[in-house]
Amino acid sequence: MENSRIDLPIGVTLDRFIKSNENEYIGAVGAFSQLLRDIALAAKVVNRELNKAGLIDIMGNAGIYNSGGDEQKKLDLLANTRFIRALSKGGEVCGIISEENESFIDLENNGKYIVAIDPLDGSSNIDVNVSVGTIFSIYKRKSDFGKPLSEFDFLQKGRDQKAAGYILFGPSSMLVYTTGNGVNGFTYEPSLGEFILSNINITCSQNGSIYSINEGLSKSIKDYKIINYLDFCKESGYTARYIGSLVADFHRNLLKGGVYLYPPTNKFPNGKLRLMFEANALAFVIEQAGGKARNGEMDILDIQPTTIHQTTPLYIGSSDMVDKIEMPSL
Ligand code: AHM
Ligand code: MG
Repeated sequence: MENSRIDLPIGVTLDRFIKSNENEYIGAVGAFSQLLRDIALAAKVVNRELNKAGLIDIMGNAGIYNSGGDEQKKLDLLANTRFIRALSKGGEVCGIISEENESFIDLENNGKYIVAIDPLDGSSNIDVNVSVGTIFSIYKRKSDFGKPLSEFDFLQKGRDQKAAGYILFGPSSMLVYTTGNGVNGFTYEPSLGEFILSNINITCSQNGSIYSINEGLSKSIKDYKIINYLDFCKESGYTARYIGSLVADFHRNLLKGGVYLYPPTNKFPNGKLRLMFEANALAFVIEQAGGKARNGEMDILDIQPTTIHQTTPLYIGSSDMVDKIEMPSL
C-alpha cells in the first residue's frame, strides 16, 4: 500500500483536507468532495442530537421494527432522517440504502453515487450514554443516467467502494474514512463546529492482544475454529474488550491492535452483522490500514451481495490475528 499521500499537518479542517486531496477522486472531483461534506454535515447534526439525548424525549423505542426485526429506537430514526436528508439535497447521490429502510431509495436524479449507510449502529447503547456510530459506504452508480435504479446499482462488492468510513460518537466524536489511499481520522471540535485532522495515515498493527466478542454467545457458537481461537486468546493472556457498539470496538482495535469477532450463532446462523451496512465499510478501512476482514472463508470485500440486508460472519482487525482464526489447529 502506497502511503506517502498526506502532507497536511494535524489541525487542518476536514474541508481543507478534502479540497487538498480532490485530485485523488478520479472523475467527479467536485461532486465527490461535496458528498463527503454532506456526510460530515449530517454527522454534526446527529452529534448535536445525541448530546441532548438524556435531556429531551428522544431515547427509547419508537415502537417500529426494521427489516432485521430489531425494534427501532427514536434516535435510529432521527439519525436515518438526518443522513437521508443531507444526502438527498445536493444531487451527487442518486440512490441510498439504509439499514433502517427495507428497500432502496431512488432519488430520481442524475447523481453519480450510491450510498449505503447504517445511520446509528449500536443504538442499544444510546439509552445508557455509551458510544455509538454511523457507518457509510460510497459506490458509483452502475445503471445508465436517466434510467430508474435497480438492485443491480446497490448489490456491489465491497471491493467496488469508492470511499467508506464511520463516525464514532464518543467522549469526543471522530470521523474516520478512506478513499482507497490510506485512512485518516478527524476529531470534532464542537466550539468551532469543525472536524479537525487528528490521526494521519492510520495503520493497524500486524498483531495485537485484544479480542472483542460477545462471549455470552459462546455456547451457541458451533464453529470449532472460533472455539479454539477463544481458548488460544485466554491461554495467551489476551485482554477481552467488548462494548457492543461495532464502531467503538472496531476503532479501539484499529488504533491499539486487536480483533473483533461476530461468528455464526444459533440465533444468527450467518452472523448478525450486515454485509452492506457494517462489514464492507469497515473492511475497506481496515485493509487500507494494513489489517484484514474475513468471513471465515474469504475476504469480506470479495463477497458478492445477493440481497441488500444480508448478514455475514465478521472477523476483522490486525492481520495476524484474523489469519490465526482460520487456522485449523492452533
Ligand atoms: P445494530 O445495527 O442493530 O445496532 O446491531 C449491530 C450491533 C453492533 O454494533 C454490535 O457489535 C453488535 O450489534 C452487538 O451484538 P450483540 O448484542 O449480539 O453482541
Ligand atoms: Mg448496525
